[in-house]
Amino acid sequence: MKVWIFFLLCLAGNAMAAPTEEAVVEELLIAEEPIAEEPEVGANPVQVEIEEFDEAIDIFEEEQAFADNPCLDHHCKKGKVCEVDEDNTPMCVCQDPSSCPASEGEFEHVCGTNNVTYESSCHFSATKCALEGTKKGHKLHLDYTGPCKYIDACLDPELSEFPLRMRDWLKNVLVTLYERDVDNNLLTEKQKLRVKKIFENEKRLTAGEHSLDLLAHDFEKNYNMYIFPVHWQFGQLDQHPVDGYLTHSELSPLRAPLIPMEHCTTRFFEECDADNDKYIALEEWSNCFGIKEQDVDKDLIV
Ligand SMILES: *[C@@H]1O[C@H](CO)[C@@H](O)[C@H](O)[C@H]1NC(C)=O
Ligand SMILES: [Ca+2]
Ligand SMILES: [Ca+2]
Repeated sequence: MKVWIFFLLCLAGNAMAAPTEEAVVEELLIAEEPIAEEPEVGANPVQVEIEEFDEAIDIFEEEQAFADNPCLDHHCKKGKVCEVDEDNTPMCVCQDPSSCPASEGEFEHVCGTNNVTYESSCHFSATKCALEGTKKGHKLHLDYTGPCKYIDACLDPELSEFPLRMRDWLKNVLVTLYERDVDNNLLTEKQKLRVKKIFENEKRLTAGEHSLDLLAHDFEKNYNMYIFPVHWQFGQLDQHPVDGYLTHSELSPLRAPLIPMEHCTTRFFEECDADNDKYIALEEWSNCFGIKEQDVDKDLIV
């Protein structure tokens, strides 16, 4: 249980950090502007000291180069970097793993589905890119965060516990986001309305350490409170593209940090893909979490 709470805080922390990061970027952009400032109107340019003038030209040229760089707003996916060809056309090429920043510790290491430890997710993506088009590359995914380690086999009774705790956790994540969401806009207005109903329901099982029996009992009794959280998590993951299916990489933000702590994660999501087509459809997802077929509703996600 502790593990889930820790994970919740990480997730909530990430959600909170996102707007701050953007703010930092914006600040940087604003801070850069004065560099381009021309001498004040009316000031005699001759009076500008020579050195300063040279510097101004340097900066100007640098900025020109910066603005002319077609790679500047050419986005490449992970594992690739932008380079220009002879015609100054930007293109994405595989990144050399050795150009990845050195990792600052084991916590940055990742384990691939080939059970090989990579120094960081950058090293992993660059390596995977080099294998693009090969069978090996197709099968290689990031499995989990941290160095590869021995993971206990997940036994049947343990597997059935997984959705109990995960559902409870999802509900608590949403309620926590709702409580903290004063003006952070972590949730849309529509989502807030849905979570409000859960939050204000007196019968809600509050966050804490609960026995599996109690979790199972609560799911039966307060089944309706779990429908939205299960849909919400699916929508959070189904982003690239938004198509009602989760690929391995879409599922990764949830799976990767969880696997080292919860040894049934891999088996759970494997079995969740009931038709074995490598995608988890909304129907499959909902079914894994015990949501009845008639309650699966695409409109709950948007
Ligand atoms: C993966 O690698 C780890 C560490 O090298 C090892 O302990 C573990 O047994 C390996 N797992 C499998 C499934 O081979
Ligand atoms: Ca998708
Ligand atoms: Ca499937």
